[in-house]
Amino acid sequence: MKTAYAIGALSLCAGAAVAQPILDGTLDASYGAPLSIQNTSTSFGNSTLGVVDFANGSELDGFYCQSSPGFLHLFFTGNLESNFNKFELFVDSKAGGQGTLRGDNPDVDFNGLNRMAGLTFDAGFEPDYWVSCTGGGSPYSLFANYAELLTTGGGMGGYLGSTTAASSGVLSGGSIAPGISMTINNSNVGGVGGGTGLDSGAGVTTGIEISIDLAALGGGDPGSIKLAAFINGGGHDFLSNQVLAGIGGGDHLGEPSLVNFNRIAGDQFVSIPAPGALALIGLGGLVSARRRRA
Ligand SMILES: [Ca+2]
Ligand SMILES: [Ca+2]
Ligand SMILES: [Ca+2]
Repeated sequence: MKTAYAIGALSLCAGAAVAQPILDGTLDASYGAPLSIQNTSTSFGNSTLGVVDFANGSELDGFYCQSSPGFLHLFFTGNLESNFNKFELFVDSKAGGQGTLRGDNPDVDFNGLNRMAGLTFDAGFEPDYWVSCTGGGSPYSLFANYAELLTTGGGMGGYLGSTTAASSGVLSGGSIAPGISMTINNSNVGGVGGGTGLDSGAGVTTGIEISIDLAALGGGDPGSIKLAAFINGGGHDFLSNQVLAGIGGGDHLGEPSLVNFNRIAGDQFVSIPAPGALALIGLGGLVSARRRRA
């Protein structure tokens, strides 16, 4: 067991030998080390309330990942202000996709996805799927959406449903059900502070936790997966400076259609290993490998 855990810890994304995380918005030890830590103070307000179901600012402090058979578990530490600001997640899990967002994607969330048309990602990142969430109201609700980003546009997409804060992540009332669960715990008061300079999001243990059926990302065993995430305005219409991977200091990015991440130093995306490769990190995989060598 010790050997399996040690090898799992060396992987970029914790593997199947580790316990499956409990979806509740609190970071499980099983996620292991972060894949990315925020390097920029937040231009969208530093959350100071410490309340599970309400935040007065938004920040993306870090990204953690773990796999379990057939699923990818993602954890974004930080806060999403309870004013219906948007958390935007883009996933590059197969060939093709949209290095520059098209304007003829599915009409989802009041056509909010297409509001970002023109946004250009770093070279080498061509997302194939989009997942977004937003929250507010009293009592608080988190609302989620999903869409394909086909090379030629016009893919499938729709409303995933809603849930409460720190729930088990089951989304109800949606129009589609591709196998995505999520929730938020908005109680973080650490991480980055307010501003536009260099900062560190390390050490935060609450935020947005998402479980995705790999079928929703193009199949049971997609190739290597890359993610990009950022906080956007309530109409998907004004980018903050909270991007993962971080922008290395700076103010709001502003109008989404004009954002080009190639103009910002470094990669504003994060690479994680293929779940198929991760499964081999599991104890069963290790045992099989040893038997094959014997
Ligand atoms: Ca792609
Ligand atoms: Ca903070
Ligand atoms: Ca860049």
